Amino acid sequence: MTRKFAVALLIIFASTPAFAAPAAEATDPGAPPEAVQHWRSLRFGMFIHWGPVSLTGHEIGWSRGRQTPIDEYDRLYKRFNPTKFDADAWAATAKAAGMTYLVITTKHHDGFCLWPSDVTDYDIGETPFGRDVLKELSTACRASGIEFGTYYSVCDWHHPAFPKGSPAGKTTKPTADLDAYDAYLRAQVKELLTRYGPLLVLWFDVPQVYTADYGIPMVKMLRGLQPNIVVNNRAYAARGRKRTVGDFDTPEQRVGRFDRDRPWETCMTICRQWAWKPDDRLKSLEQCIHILARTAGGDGNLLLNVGPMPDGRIEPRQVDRLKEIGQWLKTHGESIYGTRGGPFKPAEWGASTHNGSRIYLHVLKWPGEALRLPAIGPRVTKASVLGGGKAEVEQTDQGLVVRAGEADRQAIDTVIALDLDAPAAGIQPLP
Ligand code: JFZ
Repeated sequence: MTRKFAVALLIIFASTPAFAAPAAEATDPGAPPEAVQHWRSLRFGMFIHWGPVSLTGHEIGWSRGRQTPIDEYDRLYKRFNPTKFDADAWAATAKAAGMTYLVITTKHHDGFCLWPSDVTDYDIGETPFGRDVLKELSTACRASGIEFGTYYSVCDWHHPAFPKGSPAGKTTKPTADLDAYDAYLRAQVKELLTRYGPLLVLWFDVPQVYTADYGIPMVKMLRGLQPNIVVNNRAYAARGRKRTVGDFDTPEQRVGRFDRDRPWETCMTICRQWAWKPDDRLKSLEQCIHILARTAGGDGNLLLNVGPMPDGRIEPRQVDRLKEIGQWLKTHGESIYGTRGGPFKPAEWGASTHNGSRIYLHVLKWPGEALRLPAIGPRVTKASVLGGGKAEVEQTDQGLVVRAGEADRQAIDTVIALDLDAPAAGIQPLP
């Protein structure tokens, strides 16, 4: 091949989009691996969905133009005055629950901002309450050793420049101007990243028509402001179904599939609704512990949501449930925090996690007198029940037979620690 011909080929390929070197904005570099690993090690966080909508008891964002007429919904902030809001109490509740991080809706689909933004008056500063909730909550979290993160809805059904509107993002605004909205969104993201200290995560949501052309440069901008922040997979509408977005996936209202390669976090409500709903159905302690164990067993984080009341309090019965979870974690937390999922994949009987040369079996449903598991290479040198109790393990080349007497089995989750003579991370995931 002559040199000229080779150069011609290169020009043709280089100018063909499929082969063109990605434009500077074509890819998001992602968070540093150690930042993702730190986020993953935290395992259990508090999600908070709150705003003037709590005055109605209906769902945040989605009830605008449905249960609540749009103009009535958009006037709620004029009477939002949660005088019992106590950021230290919220942080203390997260701590008591054994939660290690907290993510709050700074702006949901309804466009209302829980901080005094410079680019809108539709914010907390214009309410009778007037105080900067994010400032107080980020300060209280740090004082309590809880890492602070922010949820920010990409779609904004209130803002005239965002193309989609209520109800449910199904209408189209005549004033749509995505370039103008992108400038608004970037200005707000900058406010979040420059006013409230180091954030663990920016938890974007429902991008709708906000595509990668806008989203990738925006994410690169925010990573420039806080290089160690992790970003979820909802910052923009991906090009093509296979494209991964951000640093972690976000299965919602369900425990994600076992996956140790792609980081993920299940977000789930402790009741049924994301925002405050009077007499909502509250999950039992058993449900909460099983969700946590199965999520960690799949190698995921759990972001468990509460919707505070219009007076600023988290509902006492939800606080009580969270404290019960925290009590359980006091004796069983080593089987959750800092662990990785597996090696035994979640199954009917339960799930497993591991850390160093220790495997934790979360036996949620004993399949009879013994639990039979596939063989592992390392030898089991000791078996014990977290929180006290005896467990026996028979190990052969065919597998493990695990037993615990009735008196040693625990009602919600019998966590059996298996000490090995080698690191558990070397064991390939097993069915
Ligand atoms: C989204 C929000 O709509 C919801 O209010 C909550 O904030 C949750 C954490 O995130 O949930 C969704 C996202 C997408 C759809 C529905 C609910 N969808 O595509 O139908």
